[in-house]
Amino acid sequence: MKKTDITQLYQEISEQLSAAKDAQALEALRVRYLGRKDGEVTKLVKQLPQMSVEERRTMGPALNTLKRDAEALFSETLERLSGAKKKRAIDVTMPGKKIPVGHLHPLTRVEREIREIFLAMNFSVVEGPEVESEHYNFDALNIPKDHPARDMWDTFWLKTNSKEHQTKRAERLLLRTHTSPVQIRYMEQHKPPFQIIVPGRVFRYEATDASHEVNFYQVEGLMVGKDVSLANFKFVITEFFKRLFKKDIAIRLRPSYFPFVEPGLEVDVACVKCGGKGRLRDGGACTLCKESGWLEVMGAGMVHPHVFEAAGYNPRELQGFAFGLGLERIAMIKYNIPDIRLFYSGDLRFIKQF
Ligand code: YSA
Repeated sequence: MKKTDITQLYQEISEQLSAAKDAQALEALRVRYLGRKDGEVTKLVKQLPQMSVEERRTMGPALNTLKRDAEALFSETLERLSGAKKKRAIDVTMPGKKIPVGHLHPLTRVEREIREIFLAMNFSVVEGPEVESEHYNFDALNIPKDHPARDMWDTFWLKTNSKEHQTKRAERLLLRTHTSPVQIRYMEQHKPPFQIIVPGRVFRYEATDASHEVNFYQVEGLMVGKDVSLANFKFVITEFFKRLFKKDIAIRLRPSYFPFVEPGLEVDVACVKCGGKGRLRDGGACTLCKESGWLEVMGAGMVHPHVFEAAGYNPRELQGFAFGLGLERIAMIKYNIPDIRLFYSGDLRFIKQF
């Protein structure tokens, strides 16, 4: 016996197995090659005792390998043939598997709705970076370093290792705390008149509770022109809420403070649950507005002259209004959602309700 006989026999088994069409043919081949009595491989193994010690040393391992490889080939072929059988056995009358269909997150829905409403009022939609410089997030918005107003925005400051940022002149970077920096970025690049909204993600380093998250969304608004007034703001915003809540809705403007506007305002809408009465039809207390009849929905005001100057405009020639609303707050009011953390819980029982 020579080693080439073994190689040839393996080759032959391999070819025969490739041609095997069914389990019956496979079984016949198994008997022919691996059969205990007269199998071709077995016959070769049986010759081993008659060989010289020298021959046995080379042929023994070669025959072992042949046997092992041939058995592996038989197993593979058996798998191939039974797989093919399984395929043929598919029951086409069985009902199909239901593939769950995804849908939009409630925040995406509300954001899209807000975009549509403002687009219909001739506003453009603009976006800006989430990693922002201290200049755009604070300084240019009339919030100088060490000014107590900075405490209104608890900030995530970013560490940076780049050489540029280790130099003295390099600006500190942060995760933007509001969408207002995009006001400056846009004004630097565009000439008035214009009206824009800026939807986007913002970040604050603060404790979470039912109405506060570390990561949330805002929609900024800015309208600038020669004669833009608070009356224009009141009209735009009343129209916006009317379209968003699909009914006439009273709004209330209260004096407030933001460094980048003068005067600054807080905007309330009449509670959408109790209609501004503070009490429900059944006489029970309205929990949405905590019986006040009003819901606080956004900060706003007339753009401060310092902000126009920081953007390179002449404040004596222009006027503008700006506002910033919390997207989650609007969605919570619209869908009567009691806790902001539900939006980010990843709980499908919550998401599937919208
Ligand atoms: C004010 C005047 C303007 O002319 C333009 C914009 C603004 C808004 C200002 N930039 C701002 O950020 N004001 S704010 O701190 O009061 O936030 C605005 C809204 O964001 C809030 O009314 C609230 O709805 C939402 N908000 C604030 N902190 C939040 C939050 N939502 C969720 N989690 C938080 N931690």
